[in-house]
Amino acid sequence: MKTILVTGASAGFGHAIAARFLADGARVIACARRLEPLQELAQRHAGRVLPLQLDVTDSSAVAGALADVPADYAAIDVLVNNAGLALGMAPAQEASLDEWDRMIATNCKGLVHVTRAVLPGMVARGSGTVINVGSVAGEFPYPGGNVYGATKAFVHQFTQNLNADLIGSGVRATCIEPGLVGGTEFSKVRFGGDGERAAKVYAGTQPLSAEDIADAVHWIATRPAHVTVNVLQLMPNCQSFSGTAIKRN
Ligand code: NDP
Ligand code: 8X3
Repeated sequence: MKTILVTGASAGFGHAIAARFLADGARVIACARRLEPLQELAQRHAGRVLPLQLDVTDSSAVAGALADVPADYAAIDVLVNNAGLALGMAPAQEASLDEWDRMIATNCKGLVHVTRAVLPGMVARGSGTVINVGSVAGEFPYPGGNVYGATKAFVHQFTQNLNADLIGSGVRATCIEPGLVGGTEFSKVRFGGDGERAAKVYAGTQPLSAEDIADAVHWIATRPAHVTVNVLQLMPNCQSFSGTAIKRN
């Protein structure tokens, strides 16, 4: 039985990813700050979910919690670093420094904390897959994307640098970079709980769903051991690229 650790499993992609692997018979360490949704998941899949209340920004809490997981969950085969958030969309000169700090703490430092705690075991066992949730925002700039996009560019490059270090170890890393995905709490969190503004992001579109992302994550994790997927970028058909901006007099 495979063991999967998913951060941000209380909602959105993380919840769908946990469900996808549970449907496959795996056991799941489900982490998030909110315990109740994790406990509900555990109740639905008795004996195969370890709910772990964890704030990934707290490096000592992460190290402590992962050092203490019960023996039957300790050999983690797949780590999905999914916990993350965007806060605000103001231009850089007006954005909140506190929100910038929180995005960096969660999307960059949190991801690094969990990875550093899990990697030694994977390398010692000679196998493992680390899947980091980046974003198209880490590849393509957009107005108001400032620090959020930069954190996802960090996720992209950290993933590739992991593969540089892990060559020959049996451990591989992927950065999955979704575009527009609806049905999660992402935009509501970004806009400070403003559901109406969040809904407008998806109005008139057919975005990807959390289940689409979970399927892609599952596909990455189930490639044969000799295959590394460095980057997997996904968009819905209703999304594509636009050009650079030109300010005219
Ligand atoms: P949601 O807001 O629905 O879920 C985010 C999850 O992250 C929640 O489970 C939340 O749990 C958890 N989380 C946030 N902060 C922390 C923390 N400090 N410690 C532990 N867990 C935390 O968002 P999505 O599912 O949409 O997004 C998941 C990931 O995908 C994020 O990294 C996001 O940046 C990325 N992404 C999202 C896209 C989208 O369009 N939705 C597109 C591309 C990438 P809790 O609050 O209980 O801690
Ligand atoms: C989420 C996608 O375009 O809202 O990472 O930044 S976007």
